[in-house]
Amino acid sequence: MINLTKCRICKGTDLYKFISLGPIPLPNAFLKSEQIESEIFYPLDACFCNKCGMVQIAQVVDPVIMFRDYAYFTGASKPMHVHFDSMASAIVKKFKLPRGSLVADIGSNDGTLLQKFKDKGMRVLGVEPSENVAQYANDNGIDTINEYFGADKARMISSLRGNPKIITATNVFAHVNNIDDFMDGIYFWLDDQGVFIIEVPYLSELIKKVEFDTIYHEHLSYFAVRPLATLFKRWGMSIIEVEQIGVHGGTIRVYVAKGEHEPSLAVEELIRKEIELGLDKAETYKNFAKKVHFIRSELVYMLNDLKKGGAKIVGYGASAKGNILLNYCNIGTDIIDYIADTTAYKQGLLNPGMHIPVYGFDEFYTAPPDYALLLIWNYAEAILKKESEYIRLGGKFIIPIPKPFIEG
Ligand code: JHZ
Repeated sequence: MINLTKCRICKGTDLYKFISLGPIPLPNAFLKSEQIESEIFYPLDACFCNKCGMVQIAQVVDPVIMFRDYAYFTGASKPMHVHFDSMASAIVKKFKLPRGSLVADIGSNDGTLLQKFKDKGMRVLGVEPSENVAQYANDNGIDTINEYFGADKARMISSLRGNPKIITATNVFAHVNNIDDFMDGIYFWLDDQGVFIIEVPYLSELIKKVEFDTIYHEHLSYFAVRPLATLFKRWGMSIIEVEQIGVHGGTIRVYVAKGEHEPSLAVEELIRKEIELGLDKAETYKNFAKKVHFIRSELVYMLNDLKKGGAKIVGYGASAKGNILLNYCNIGTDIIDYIADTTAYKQGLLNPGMHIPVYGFDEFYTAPPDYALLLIWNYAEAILKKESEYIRLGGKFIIPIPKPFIEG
């Protein structure tokens, strides 16, 4: 693990640490009981750069440890199919892509997004560092290169496969430590008339909704539009459009092209709102940390109280963020019997740190709990709809963010 002493973007050294969530294990390091003894806990500190305003974490864990064998499969979440289908349709339409155009996705995971482009007649290519997930994508007919993306890899792939009209990177840009090398690769690989499209969780939403559990070792940077615009300028590229999307608690989709372009009104408007929200001030993050402490005490009080009253409580969705929430609030098997999750890979394992068993949904439906702690609050609307029968029979959801409350 490397401790960051300089800002990833501007190299400034005045980093203000506003919250510590560790020591904590990696959020996707689900484990077997025999691995508990050797489990690794890392410090986890979020910082604000007093020079350029960039928010980032101070600890960089070797990506090979984090991603080689990866537990997150995009396709396990139905709402992501809907989201990526509409994303692919919107991009094909917006850029009038002819059939057979090459679309590449970096950090393509199990190929869920590329499958949607393929369904629309595009040629697709994924680049994915996790061996197990890349294998899954290839087995399912999505051409995927198992590599970490960077300048060297871009040169190699470009000579073999040509230059894409569209390169997407969804929930990847925040995971990259060496952004300079990554962007060198993008600039080289992207067709000169092409568009680079990223989706990243939006810092404004993280701050407004106190989404502290999305701060974890995989997410090295927390982006707003303003620093992104400065960043892309260094490569002679500009943001041509930005859209706000509801997924993952609030995301921005950012369209970037080579050359100088006038920013759209939406770009200017979001930058204005970011300043209004105080994203450029250390004070904002100090207040955020106070709200996080409040959520922790409220949630722990609520769960203990319900448990004392004899309630059966389980976790719903063994998400990465759920593991941060459970560890930071020290919620273990004395409160939560198990976590139900749709990902086959996670079932039968223990969640990192608190060692709560992860099951499928059989037990949830055959012996419904009194309360389900919603660890995937980002899908609250879809889940409350999907679980209307559980609610009708008296089951309740505890939604922890932005302020713990009971629904149902
Ligand atoms: P979900 C992921 O975080 C991982 P996570 C990653 N690091 C990232 O950057 C962020 O997204 C943005 C389960 N589930 O999507 C499936 C159900 O059980 O919030 C998954 O295990 N039932 C790349 O892990 C988990 O929840 C359901 O009905 O915090 C997904 O968690 C649904 C919808 C999901 O992401």
